[in-house]
Amino acid sequence: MERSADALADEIAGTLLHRFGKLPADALPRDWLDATILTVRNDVVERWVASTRATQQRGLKQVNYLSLEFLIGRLLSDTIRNLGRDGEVADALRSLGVDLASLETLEPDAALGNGGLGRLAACFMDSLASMALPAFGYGIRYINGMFSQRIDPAGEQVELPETWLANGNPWEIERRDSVHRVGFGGAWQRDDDGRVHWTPAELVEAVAVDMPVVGWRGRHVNTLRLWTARAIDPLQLEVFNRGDFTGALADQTRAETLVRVLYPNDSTPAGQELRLRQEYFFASASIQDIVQRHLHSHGTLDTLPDKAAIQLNDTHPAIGVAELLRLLIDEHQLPYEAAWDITRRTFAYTNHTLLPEALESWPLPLLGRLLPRHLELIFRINADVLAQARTNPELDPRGVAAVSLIDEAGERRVRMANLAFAGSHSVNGVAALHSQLMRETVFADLNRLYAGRINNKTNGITPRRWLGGCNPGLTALLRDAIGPAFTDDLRHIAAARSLADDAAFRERFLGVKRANKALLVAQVAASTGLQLDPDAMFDVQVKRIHEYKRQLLNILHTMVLYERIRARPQGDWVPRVKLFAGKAASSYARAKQIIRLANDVAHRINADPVAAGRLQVVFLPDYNVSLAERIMPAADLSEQISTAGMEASGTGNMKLALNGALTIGTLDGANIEMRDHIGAADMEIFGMTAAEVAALVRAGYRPTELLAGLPELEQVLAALRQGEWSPDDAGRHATLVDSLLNEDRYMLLADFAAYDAAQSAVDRRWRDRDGWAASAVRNVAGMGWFSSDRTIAEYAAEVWQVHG
Ligand code: T68
Repeated sequence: MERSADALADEIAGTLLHRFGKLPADALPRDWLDATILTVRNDVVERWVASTRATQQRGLKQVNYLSLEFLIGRLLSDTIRNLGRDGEVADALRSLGVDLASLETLEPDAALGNGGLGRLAACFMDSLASMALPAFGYGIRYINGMFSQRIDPAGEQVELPETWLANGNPWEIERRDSVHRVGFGGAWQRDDDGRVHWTPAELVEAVAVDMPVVGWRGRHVNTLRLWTARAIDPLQLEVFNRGDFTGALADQTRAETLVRVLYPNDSTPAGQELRLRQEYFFASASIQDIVQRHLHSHGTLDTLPDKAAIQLNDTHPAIGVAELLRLLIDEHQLPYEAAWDITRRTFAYTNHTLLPEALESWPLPLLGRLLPRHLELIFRINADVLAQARTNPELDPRGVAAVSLIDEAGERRVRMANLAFAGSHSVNGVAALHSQLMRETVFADLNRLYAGRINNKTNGITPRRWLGGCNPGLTALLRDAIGPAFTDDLRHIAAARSLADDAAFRERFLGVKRANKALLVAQVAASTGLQLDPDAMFDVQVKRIHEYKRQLLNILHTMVLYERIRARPQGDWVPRVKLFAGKAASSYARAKQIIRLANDVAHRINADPVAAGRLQVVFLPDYNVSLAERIMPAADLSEQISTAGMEASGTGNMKLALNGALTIGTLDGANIEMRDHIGAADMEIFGMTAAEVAALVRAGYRPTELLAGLPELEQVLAALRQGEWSPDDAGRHATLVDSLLNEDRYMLLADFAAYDAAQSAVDRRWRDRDGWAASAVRNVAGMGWFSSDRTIAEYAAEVWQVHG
């Protein structure tokens, strides 16, 4: 063993003794994990302090990424790999009789996010640090993150609270000097000098809890600053002494409610008052912190836009626009115009969805009651927006109403996207098609008013976690074949393209895939008892359950396939494992029904001997970052089948392709750009385009008329309706069938024939083992552009104007 590993073993044993009072013989696995993390953290903290000081001394502009969600997952293995110390840590632990890999699986999966939006924020933090761009991620330290999902014996989703902090969080450092007061309610007045004073009815303290974000090769460490809440007077002693013990703690309990739980809604706004309180608590604390840090370093707020960029991850932190304006005007006495100019030059906004029902808006009375001064400022901003709109020849009265920050149709509401748009110098979508549709549809009038503000930044994923970390086999194979350059810059992975024609390389590539599948098979056996066939095609659809993502299309096709197998058992079937995973928002009944159907279908098919060796279906419970890290390397086929125009980008599509899965997908989101980079011949693209979807909506879509041309689907739907797939409760899936026949908002029927044809084409590809492997290799080689390093480089150059 190397000397450094020896020394590290001593340090870990020392931490075990001094921090946990244990000798190696008495240590539990959890003690070893925490001692290892704390030991690694010492190294990290030294680099962290150095990075922070260097940024300050050089007076560099900083990025502030504001996001209600950071879906970071486990940190130990990523951190030591980024530091280049993974081998050394493993050696040190081995000398102590401890296995690093099994320790790593004990680390809780920090699930402070719902899905793509939250995971994107985590990938961006990794890229910012890896590119040595000084940045703060700002978020909430939720006590309970994304719920953990069980599937009960009936096949229904059960939600259990997630408890990542139950044993403490060894990564974090509480910052006692970064505390800000956040107010709610009350009233404001203007004094004789014109100064506004807001007297909130309620005040809480936001306390910073920092986590280090270590970049690739440990060159730079950034800060993920998560806010926790406490009462100003956590224990009211007088009340306590009167014997009212609960009342004495009431303020603290109320404060903690703000950071208690992540809203589990994905692509739909939560709508409740507590959510607005969370948003403001988080936005206010973050903006106050940015202002304070800027003043500390630069002494004046005039230079804020030159030294701080604030990126809004969707509209969830958009109230921050009004908060910065308020601080500049009310606390720092800037005139409105100067304050507005600083605000607009500082903020930028990223949109993640065009679904109209997913755009956040708050009832005016609620916002006015909770944030009276902010509402006043929103009216002030809106006066300018409307005045400018009325003089714009491209906007008719309908257009003027559309750009207004206030939705006047029905109950008056504040449109957070319009606030974010008006308050930002840059507004971006997350894939080319999405940004184009922003200009043409939801934001068409704002785009007329603020021409040129909308730009595109196609999403990416961090190759550190989504290749190096989750797929060491493929990484080693590539390093062997093309050298290590791709680990520093993913674009170099293009060098692997010609290896698709190298038979020996293809064999090794298939060997790696086979080994990754065996790992997943073992994990599925342990978690569900089901023994999957590792030689079958692993056909995966893993993502949040949402109607527009069309898991139902995949399930219905699976049912049709099963009926075909039953009708012709001796046919030449390509063996498939249909793998589903994903969570449904607790309030999303239809999504939960889709999970139930997937499980009913799995139950019937897996129990039928006719399907054995031909078709298996599994719904894996509790999809999270760690499970994704197992699934991506083991997948053969990636299902990206959203109704065209509805998936803003997708990022699972990128993770799967980078790990050598072929995509079956629609021309939606980033699938389109993947096709441009990988080549159309190595993807199975099908179905209507976004323009065709829109045209069909305009022409009037009548799904029942299509049914006659889809006899197999018609039969499956009839059987489903009659209860053949749910013998214990025949009516269970009737409403699902009815909604397809009556409305089919996501146009499953319209795309069914094309999807079926594409699946047959996938079968033909699979039968040609060499052809499949070559295609998979070209998928991997084509993914260089989809590194989040490229995305962040674009934001840095075109939106933030920051340099490392
Ligand atoms: C996703 N959005 C997009 N939203 O659906 C996906 N929404 O296409 C895209 O790739 C990804 O963002 C990254 O850009 C989400 O994940 C949410 O999670 C969400 C959470 C709360 C409220 C609304």
